[in-house]
Parts: sequence; C-alpha cells; structure tokens
Amino acid sequence: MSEDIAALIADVDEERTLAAVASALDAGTDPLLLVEALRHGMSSVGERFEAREYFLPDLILSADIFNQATALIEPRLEGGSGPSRGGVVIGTVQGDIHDIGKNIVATMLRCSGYDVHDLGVDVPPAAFVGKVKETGAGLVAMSGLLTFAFDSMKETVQAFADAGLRDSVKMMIGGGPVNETVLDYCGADAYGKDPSEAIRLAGALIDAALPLGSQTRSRPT
Ligand code: B12
Repeated sequence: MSEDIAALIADVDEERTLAAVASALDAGTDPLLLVEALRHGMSSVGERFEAREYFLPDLILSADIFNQATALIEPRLEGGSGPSRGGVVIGTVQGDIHDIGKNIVATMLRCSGYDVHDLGVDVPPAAFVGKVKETGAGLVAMSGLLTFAFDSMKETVQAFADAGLRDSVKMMIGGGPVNETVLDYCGADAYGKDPSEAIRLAGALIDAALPLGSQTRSRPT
C-alpha cells in the first residue's frame, strides 16, 4: 500500500493518490507510514525534475497533492492528541518560497508530538521572533533551498540575539544545500538533512536530555 502511494504521488496522480491515502487510513494503516510514503514519492518527483522528465507545473501540483494528503492524515496522528513535547516555530526563510521539504518536516514534527507553528514561506526574521514571543516555543526550525537563504538564516539568528532571546531559544536549520559550513556561517545550533534528523534534533535540543549528535555544535557566545 505504501509503495503504491509513493508511486502514485511520484506520478503526480492527484485523484488516485488522495483516494489511496483515504482508503489506507480507513484500513487502519499507520499514518506515519503514509507520510513516509508520500515523502519518498516527493523525492522521486525532485529526481525526475532534475532529469528533465518533469517540469515546473508537475512540481507545483505534486506539492499541492502532498499538502492535501497530509491534511487528510494529520487528524489521525497520535502525536496530535497526547501531551505536547514542546513548541516549534518553523518556516522557510525570507526570500525563499520552497516549502515542500519544510512541510514534510513540519508534518513529521507534528506526528512526533510537537506543537508546530508553521509561518509558511518567505518569512522575515521579525516574524520568527514575534511568533516565539507569542507562543513561548523553545525551538525555531528554518528551512531554505536557495544559496541566498543562508543570509536570511544568519539574519534570523541575529534577530533573536538582538531581541535578547538567543539564550532561551534553540535554532536548527535544513534544506537541500545546508551543511556544516552553512551552520557555521549562520550561527544556528544544529542542522539536519531529513525529517528523521529534524525529529532527533528537536528532541535533543528541546529536552537537552538526549545526547546531542555530531551535527550539533555549541551555540556562539
Ligand atoms: C520544487 C522546486 C521548486 C518549486 C518549489 C515548489 C514548492 N512549493 O516548494 C518552484 C518551481 C516554485 C521553484 C522555484 C524556484 N526555484 Co526551485 N527547485 C525545486 C527543486 C526541483 C526541488 C526542491 C524540493 O522540493 N526538493 C524535495 C524536498 C523534499 O527536499 P528539501 O527541500 O531539501 O527538504 C528535505 C531536507 O532538506 C530536509 N529539510 C528541509 N527543510 C528542513 C528544515 C530543517 C530544520 C531540517 C532539520 C531539515 C529540513 O527535510 C526535507 C525532507 O526530506 C530544486 C532542485 C532540487 N533537487 O533540490 C530546485 C532548486 C532548489 N530551485 C532553484 C531555483 C534557482 C529556483 C528559483 C529561483 C527559479 C527561478 N529562477 O525563479 C525559484 C525560487 C524563487 C524563490 N524566491 O524561492 C535552485 C536553487 C539554486 C541555488 N543554489 O540557489 C534549485 C537547486 C534548482 C537548480 N538545480 O538550480 N523551485
């Protein structure tokens, strides 16, 4: 069933993907398996685009299908009904509108019991700061795929320092090109390459009870 769903979204088949997700939910399939299947399918869409097999409309439609499918799945996620593991403010940073990966990470964090506040795309530093002040969230998750996004990430980290919040808020970054060098450049606390790492890092950064992994570093003083 999960393989079918991955293949259907990879084929950008809106009607059959949504029908397959709905029937898998009715059959009692683990919602997390469905999100994982959708994520695999989305990776295939990206690969087919790179191979010039798909074009921009395919990318945009596949992102829309992903969002519709996760809207069906989210009410069935156990994480949504249990006690919150903590607040996370997430968004794609200013100047960048790529949100497929950010939406996957947000969904997976929600599935894992985090209280996720999704600010969307092209999010200015002040909006991240404002949302943290409003919600008391202890973790900020920034996504960005453009090289240009690295500056926005750095500016967002600086905005938290300027607001006197850098010591009380942990910050993680991610998105296709993000690596250790980008982490050093922008001064966040950790970076992750996929949703599993996002979940592991959220646990480590928020709870501080789990050991921090190799992709974390001390916050700058
Ligand atoms: C889809 C796509 C688009 C779609 C976006 C649709 C949408 N709703 O997001 C559209 C068509 C709109 C688009 C537009 C543009 N795009 Co584009 N796009 C892509 C493409 C093909 C795939 C990106 C994607 O969704 N990947 C799949 C997701 C699942 O992967 P991901 O985002 O990396 O996320 C995963 C991980 O990184 C991680 N993750 C993500 N966020 C976070 C956050 C945290 C905290 C953590 C821990 C983990 C994490 O988990 C995710 C799930 O596994 C890439 C090429 C590529 N293969 O990456 C180009 C690409 C990113 N785009 C590019 C460009 C240049 C553009 C445009 C500027 C084009 C233009 N000239 O207009 C515009 C951007 C405008 C803007 N201001 O942002 C370039 C960027 C080059 C660069 N170095 O800056 C790329 C690399 C293409 C290329 N080879 O040139 N794009």
